[in-house]
This record gives sequence, C-alpha cells and structure tokens, in this order.
Amino acid sequence: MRSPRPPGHPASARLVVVALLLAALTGGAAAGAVRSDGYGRARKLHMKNKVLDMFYHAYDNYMAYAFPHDELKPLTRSFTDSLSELGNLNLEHLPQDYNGSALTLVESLSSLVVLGNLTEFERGVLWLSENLTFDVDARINLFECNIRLLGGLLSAHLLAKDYISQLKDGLYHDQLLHLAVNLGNRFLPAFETPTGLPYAWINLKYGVMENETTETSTSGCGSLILEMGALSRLSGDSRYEAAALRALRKLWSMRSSLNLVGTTLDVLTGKWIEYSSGIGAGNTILFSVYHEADMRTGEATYWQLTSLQAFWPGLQTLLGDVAAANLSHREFYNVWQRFGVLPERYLLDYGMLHPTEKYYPLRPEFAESTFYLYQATKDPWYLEVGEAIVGSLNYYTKVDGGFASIRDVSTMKLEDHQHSFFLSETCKYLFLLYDDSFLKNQNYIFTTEGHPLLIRSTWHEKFPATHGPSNWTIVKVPFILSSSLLVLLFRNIGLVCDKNISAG
Ligand code: DMJ
Repeated sequence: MRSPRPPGHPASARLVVVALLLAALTGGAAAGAVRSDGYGRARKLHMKNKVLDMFYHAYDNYMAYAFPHDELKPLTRSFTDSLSELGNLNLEHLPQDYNGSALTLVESLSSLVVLGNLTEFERGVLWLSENLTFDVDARINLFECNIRLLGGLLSAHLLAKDYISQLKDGLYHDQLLHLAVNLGNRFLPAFETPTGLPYAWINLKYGVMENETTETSTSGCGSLILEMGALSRLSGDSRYEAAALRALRKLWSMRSSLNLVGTTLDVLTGKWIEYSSGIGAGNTILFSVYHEADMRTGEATYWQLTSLQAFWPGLQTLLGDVAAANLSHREFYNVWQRFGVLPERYLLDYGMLHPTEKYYPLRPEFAESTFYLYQATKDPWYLEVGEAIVGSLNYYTKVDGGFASIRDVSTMKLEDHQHSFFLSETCKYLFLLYDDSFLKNQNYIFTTEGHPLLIRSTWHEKFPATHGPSNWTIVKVPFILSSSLLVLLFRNIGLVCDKNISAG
C-alpha cells in the first residue's frame, strides 16, 4: 500500500508544522534548534528518521523475502538472481544454475555503517565470509560487477578495519578482502585483449566465453580504476591496477581531436563503433549537459535529458563550479517536480517522454547531486529538495514489500524490482544530507555506486616503475590524484566519479 501522503514540496506547510511540533515537544533544546542555516535541528532529525525508515523498510524486506538472492521483488515479496541480468538488455546467456550472490546485502554493508548499525554490518560481513562464492557459472557484466560487488566488498573491508575496535574481537580477519581478491582474479582474463581494453562480459567460472561480443562501452573500459586500484593497494598485487590503468590510458589515447570520446567500441581493434559523445549511459565526456555530439565533428546528435545525467551537478560541485552546479541541479529539479520523479529519458528535441524509456528505477543521481551541493553550500534549500525526493519516493514507490521501481512515470505504474543501488546509494545520500556524522574527520572517495573508500596516506606513494610495461605512458603523480583526474573524465552510468568529501 502506498503512503497516504502526497509528495512534499520544498518548505511544505506540513513539514514546517511537523518541525514546529517536534520543536515544541523537545522544549528548551528546540528553542535554540533553528540554526543559522535556517533549517531547524528537529526538522533535520525528523528527515533523518524518515530516511532511516526507508532504508530499513527496503533492507528488512530484502532480508526477509529475497536474501541470499540478489535483489528483492517488492510487489510479490520474492526475489530475482539478477547479477547476470545487469546490463544484459536482451537477457542473453542467462545461467541455469545460479542462486544469487547476496548482491543487495553486499551493497548494503557500507550503508549500514553510514547509518551507524555496526551490529547488522558485522552480521552481514560474517555471513558473507562464510557463504559467498564466486565460483559460479554466471556470465556477468564486468562494469556492473566491479562497481557493485567488488566495490561493495572493498568498501566494507576498509570500514571493518576502521571500526574493528567496535566489532567482536578477532572475528574479522580480512575475509572480505580475500573475497575481493578472488573476484578480481576472475576479472583479469577479460583484459587479455590486444588493446588491453576489457571484454564487457565474462563468465565468473570459465572466463571469456567463446564467441563473446567484442563490443563494449566507454564506461566499461574507463571506470574500473578506483575499485581495481584499491584492490591492488590493499592486496599488494599490482595486476588489478595495472590492467585497469592500461585500459583507461588506451581509451584516453582514442579521444578525438576535439577531446571527445564516443559511446561504444571494439575491444579487439580499439576502434569506435558509436561516435556519439555525451554524459548519458555508456559514455562520457561533456559536450553540454543535454546535448550529445559526434566526437569527430562536434555536430549535435541527440538532445535529451536522462535520469542518469543527474550526477552532473554533483560532479560540477566536486570540480568547484558550484554556481554552474546549482543551475544544472535546478533544471533537473524542474523535471523532477513536473513528473514527481526523473524519467529515464526525455526527448528534448520532441518535448516528449521516450516511447519506451519512461521508467524510474529508484535511481540515486539526483539525491547524490543534492547531497554534494548541500555539503558545498550549506544552503538549506537543498535540504528542502531532499524532502521532495523523500516525499515522492514514499508516496509513489513504497509498497508493503519494499520500494518498487516505476515502470511508467506518466501513469506511475509500478514494476516488481527493488534495485540494489537503492540501498547503496539513494538511501545513503539522502541520509547523509540530514546526518553527515559519518564523514567527520575522515577522507573518503565515494565510488560511482556510493561505496566509500577510506583513503590511506600510503596510497599516495607511487607504485614501482615495474608497475606497467615501459611503453605505457606513466603519469608520475600519486595514485589518488591521477585516478581522480582520469576518473572524473569517465564518469556516467557505470562511470566512477571521484567523490572525495571531507566534512567541514
Ligand atoms: C548505479 O549502479 C550506479 O550509480 C551507476 O553509476 C549508474 N547506475 C546505477 C544507478 O542509477
């Protein structure tokens, strides 16, 4: 059943009344609770609790009805073993004998720490330590598996080490890192191509399949470095970082004279297949936010707004262009307000929704950008935008069995799928908007899947010269700096963004 309340608008009267009531109930403390930023402490607490409720409604239903399978089907309270379906638009080569990898649990671990629930975090870590195996006959998308599983495991490993004194004595001894190494080893055969550009698909048990497609996306080649770099730094085995860097550099060498890259390419020949360049799914570098252009000529190809593009204001914020970020954020917010959520694709050329891509699968990008802009500006307006997002999610997508994706934003008809990124990202960024204590005095990079990687000072050291073959162009800058700069250029669906935030 849907929440009876309509989605909120910024500074809605209802929330102000709730905040005032809460302030009245908390007495003297509340009197001083309206801070100079114009957004009361009680109101923030109220919103934080609302987001907590959302996360646990999604998580508890997953654990009750879907775990240890991959994702929850909230309408039927059942499950889907969807790892091999991620990015697999035609649903080809689906495994016959695959029973899931507890994907949503892996994706939830870092969020549990951000939310302050170390007990549940530890329970999940120990279950995965004993039960998770990647020795499964499943053809998976390298990009998706990297950001969700590898990134989820590495982030949880770093958090487990960091919070070790608050976990039960002696029970955590790097099990998640061992799992990550096991997974990373299964990725490596994908990079064995003449160009070093990895295959998009790999079978976890058997490696690259016979007659596997050689077509991949820019994001599939250019966005593996954060996770694979971290894996090398943590394990001491340089192969993962070397493979990802080689692919990234090859991709960079393929940019056009206009410094643009295309969308899809062939991993054997290193030639572009689709020349359109933009920030939407599968590709990368900005031409303008909504315009896509031919990477060779700069001529406009498509003019469209997509839900995935909504990461852009966050990236502009990280680059320091807060004024531009604010403007592009407002454009996405206008569309959010018009539809109640962001449609997957809106054709600006025709002023209409894309005929088939009318869905909203609980994506996080707009909440993510709202969080970054609030961190940068402390403007309470962004907290009010967060209220509208929370209001819409609860009103349109909350069902008894979790949170359901929207199949069609023009009818708000639902779809039986709760994507794992709703727990790793959407709820996390909304929570951090109202309570960022997790970030205090820490230095994290958030991966594109919202998994925080704690930056260790030792990672700033250079790898030895033997790190890559001598004919590669090695940029002599510290790992974090080089990866951040390169990765910033290759962010979008599947693309990693350097989200390095130190809470002020
Ligand atoms: C997530 O898997 C990641 O944010 C990825 O970068 C893009 N797609 C989804 C969320 O929309």
